[in-house]
Amino acid sequence: MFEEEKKELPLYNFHYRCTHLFRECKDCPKTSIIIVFHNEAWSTLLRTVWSVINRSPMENLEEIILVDDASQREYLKKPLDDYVKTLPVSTKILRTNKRVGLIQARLRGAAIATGEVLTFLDAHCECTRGWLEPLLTVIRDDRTAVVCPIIDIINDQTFAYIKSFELHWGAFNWNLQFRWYTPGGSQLVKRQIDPTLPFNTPAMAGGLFSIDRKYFYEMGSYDEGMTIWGGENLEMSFRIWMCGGKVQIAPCSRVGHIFRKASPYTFPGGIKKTLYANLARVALVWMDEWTDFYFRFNEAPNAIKHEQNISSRLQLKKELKCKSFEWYLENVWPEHFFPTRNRFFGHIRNVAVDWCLVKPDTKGISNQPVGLATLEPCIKRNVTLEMFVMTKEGFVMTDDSICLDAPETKSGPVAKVRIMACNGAERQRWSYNNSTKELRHVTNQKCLDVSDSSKSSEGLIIEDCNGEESQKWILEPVPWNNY
Ligand code: LR7
Ligand code: MN
Repeated sequence: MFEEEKKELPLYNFHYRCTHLFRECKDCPKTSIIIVFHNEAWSTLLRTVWSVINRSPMENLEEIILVDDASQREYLKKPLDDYVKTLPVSTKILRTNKRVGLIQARLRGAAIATGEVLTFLDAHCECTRGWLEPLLTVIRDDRTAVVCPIIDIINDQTFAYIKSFELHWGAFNWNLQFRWYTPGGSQLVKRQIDPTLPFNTPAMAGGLFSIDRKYFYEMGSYDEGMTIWGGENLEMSFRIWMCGGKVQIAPCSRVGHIFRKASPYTFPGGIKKTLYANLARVALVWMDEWTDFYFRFNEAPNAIKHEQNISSRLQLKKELKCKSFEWYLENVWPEHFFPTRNRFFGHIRNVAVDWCLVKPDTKGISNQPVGLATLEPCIKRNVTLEMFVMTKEGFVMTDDSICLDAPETKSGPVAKVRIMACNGAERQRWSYNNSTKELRHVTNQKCLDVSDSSKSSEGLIIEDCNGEESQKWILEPVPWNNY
């Protein structure tokens, strides 16, 4: 039955070069596939398993390991045990006797795996034809690479397979939420020159990746202090990058994943004891002076940070001689929008109106805020909606990789200033003059101005510089670390 399917399926793997480059990989290592689940639906779990069986070269597939994290659904017990015995690939089921969460469930799966490589998948995926060869090829050539597929979207209503936007890489925002952004600089150029080449990513989504099994343990597998859900993807990304490895996306490998609008299961102990505790651990162990930045602006994790015992992870960091978070930001993610020692960080206040620049709360594609740049009364408390970073290159940026942007038209109608996704372009560069207090748009040499001082909510424009107060801006620094 599945032989037939192999012939008829469309190639989601649509770069024809991918199909030719990765037709097979006989000298690639074998992998164990580890799938952890809690109360997963039968159909989605089996869709994942069958897509692995049907679309992986048998010579590269060691085994499938299912880890049932204390599901209560009856069909996941004996019926699943019986079903699995009929599968054409060696498939083991492990069961945790109480809910341990995905991090510890994966560790139990990894502990019994025998493949040279470990490949983790969420329990509601569909692997496409040719998904595995590009992942294993990367690890064959460099055992310190942790490699992810491009993650496509399976619609949670229709279960249709939908191609996702390609020019994305993974990173995170000021709240340590994982986000997709458009890569900058050299990685983007690399993508455009050869879209089949693996490219670096600052962080991985977490659920779908391959790693050399021995390397997984050499690098400290996972933080066993983390429970249930969340944060382990950033922890692993920081650790791999800072301690000598790399995290990559192999664009010829595509796997679909069901994105659900809400979490279908409970968080035992509540979100404070689980997600926030996990994120607090990430920040405490890996972020150096940005640890303080995270806790200053994230109250909930801050409140529980003292409960975390992280000594063994700090010991690991020392033993692996890991580099600093500053190194990570500068080298792995130079386009980042975090404050640094040589960047301004704080409020941008207009002198005439005495209001502050704000981040709009309307969302565009990839869920990033976009809209006209506007002012609002300055909030006294340290609220990140009114915090901006200004870089040495002149980018005025805020959380979620959004930037102050004005069109490069020297003449013509009054140009409205917008807030949109940072793209490194000239039109997003500004220069601040400390004595005149002007914020000039670099290409136009026009000044950032309020369009109508009586109705500041109408937005900002760029105008010929005229020395008026509406063109004067005060950059008020806000402390972000303890130094
Ligand atoms: O207590 C739990 N025990 C489990 O076994 C909670 C979850 N799980 C299982 C669950 O059944 C699923 O198979 O763990 C897997 C991941 O849980 P999801 O599907 O609820 O997570 P997610 O897809 O919402 O979240 C992403 O971030 C997580 C942070 O901990 C994990 O890293 C997920 O693997 C990760 N998913 C992906 O990377 C898929 C692509 C999503 C994107 C972007
Ligand atoms: Mn998932």
